[in-house]
Amino acid sequence: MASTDTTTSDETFDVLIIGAGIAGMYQLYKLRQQGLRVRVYETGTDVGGTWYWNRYPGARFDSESYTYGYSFSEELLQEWDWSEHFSPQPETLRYLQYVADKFDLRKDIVFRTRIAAAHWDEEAGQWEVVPETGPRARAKYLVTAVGELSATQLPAIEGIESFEGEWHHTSQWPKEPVDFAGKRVGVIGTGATGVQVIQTIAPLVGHLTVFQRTPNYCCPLRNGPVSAEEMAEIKAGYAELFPRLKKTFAGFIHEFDERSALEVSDEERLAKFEEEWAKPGFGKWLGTFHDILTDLDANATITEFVKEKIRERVDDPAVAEKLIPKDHPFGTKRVPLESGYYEVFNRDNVLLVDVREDPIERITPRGVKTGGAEYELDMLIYATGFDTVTGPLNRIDIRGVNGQSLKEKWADGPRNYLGFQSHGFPNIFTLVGPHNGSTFCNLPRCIEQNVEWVDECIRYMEAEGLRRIEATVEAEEAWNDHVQEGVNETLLPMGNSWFFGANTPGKTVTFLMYANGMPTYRERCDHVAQHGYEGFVLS
Ligand code: NA7
Repeated sequence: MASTDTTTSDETFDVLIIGAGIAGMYQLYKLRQQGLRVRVYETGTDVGGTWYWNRYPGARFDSESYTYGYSFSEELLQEWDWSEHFSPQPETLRYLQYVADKFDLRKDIVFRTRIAAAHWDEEAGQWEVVPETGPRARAKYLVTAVGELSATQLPAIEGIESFEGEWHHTSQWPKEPVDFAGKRVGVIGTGATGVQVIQTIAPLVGHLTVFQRTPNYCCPLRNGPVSAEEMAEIKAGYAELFPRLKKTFAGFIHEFDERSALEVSDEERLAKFEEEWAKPGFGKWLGTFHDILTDLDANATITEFVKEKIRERVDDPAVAEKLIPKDHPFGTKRVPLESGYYEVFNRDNVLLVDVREDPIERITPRGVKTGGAEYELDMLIYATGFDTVTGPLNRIDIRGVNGQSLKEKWADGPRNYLGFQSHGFPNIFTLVGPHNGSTFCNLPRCIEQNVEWVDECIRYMEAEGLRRIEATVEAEEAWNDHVQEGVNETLLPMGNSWFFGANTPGKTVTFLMYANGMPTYRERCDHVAQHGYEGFVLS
């Protein structure tokens, strides 16, 4: 229930932010520039969010490093050198720590503090946040910057607590080095994370057992070092690069070819696929023909192409077939980028267990038991992903007008306006929340848009002497229609993936992201701001 007892709050701010990842850090920087009193709460012991938590072996960008940094500070852009085209996690974390130092962000961040609840107090016109430990605080505005992939999810497998060996979830990886030498290691999960872990540890372990439920269409990352000359060129090109990234579908350098996959000759089509295949990054997914994600016949051409590529790399044809997806078309789930992943299955110390064929029955004290066998392990790695997009918000008891619970309101799927705010929950802004354009994006590019929009909105509120902003039900319904129409024009529903919450047992399967592209999203947000925040009631 909304608390009206202001004496329980130790301090009052203008804005409270939950999360000190890329979004929370930049929001703090921007709002502080307005002269507002801002406090950030962060569960970790330092900044970095995703790049703080995901320290598992092999964690790195699938975005070109130089497209991933913040673009708001020319000085920062010119100071920072990326050492690889797709930066590894330790370097990215160092970058974010550098940003925190440079802009003196930590002085307004309370670390080691998980927020358990946030309650709207209508009478006071304030949000009160309740940390699990420590004093409460209040503010006129609340910004959530909790990420879309931060609510760690262990698999619902019986006996999971009984395992007597060492175990880790990839997103809760320890800071201390993990020793793999000579060990029998099992990995459950073959999504983007599992692929990075598996290819990295296969040469380090004694024996590796990969428990695969659903194979993915993995494509070559083609990483490499950035030379001093290249870095100088990159720096000289930033002024042209960032405006260009605002115009692409998902904020990457890759752009769809305007031709249909079906209107070109077989030779031309193949040449285009091979060209993107040979290049680094997501071009295979977001840089070939525009209709591969909207037309099943067009999609079939690239799906077949990728299947053939997998077959070519795996020595044992039976293993290759297991590694080839059969249940979804290419690109309808997040495409993992890899460096030597398929070759891992040619190694003598690696075994692929298809748990669709032979399901896991339970975790035992000694390992993993399937219907057909028991695999003895010294270490188990869960690369089993997250309760996505709404999960991190649902783990906080967020209560709006009349004590309404956001989690309950969203039980059948999220409802909000612009992906920023849900009716009944005034003065809150959810960065990278459900149905927000930033969910399907080269994140920092869209995070900057989110943060700058919220910054301007708050600036407007303050300049106009307004106390309260709340999305209308009508705006919310229209936004939901827009989001659903967008995704229904694509083949993404066929992927039935974490984009829809389908990976979380018991969760309502409904689209959680935004598939209309960043330029459309930006346009919609700008239009709303330019028209006095239409769709919101300001008072
Ligand atoms: P994902 O993409 O959700 O992958 C999780 C993997 O774990 C996936 O292969 C799952 O198989 C598997 N999984 C989950 N539960 C089980 C059980 N009970 N048994 C067997 N296998 C299971 O998470 P990631 O961390 O790889 O990636 C998430 C995003 O982070 C990624 O898209 C990037 O954007 C960064 P399934 O496919 O459900 O059959």
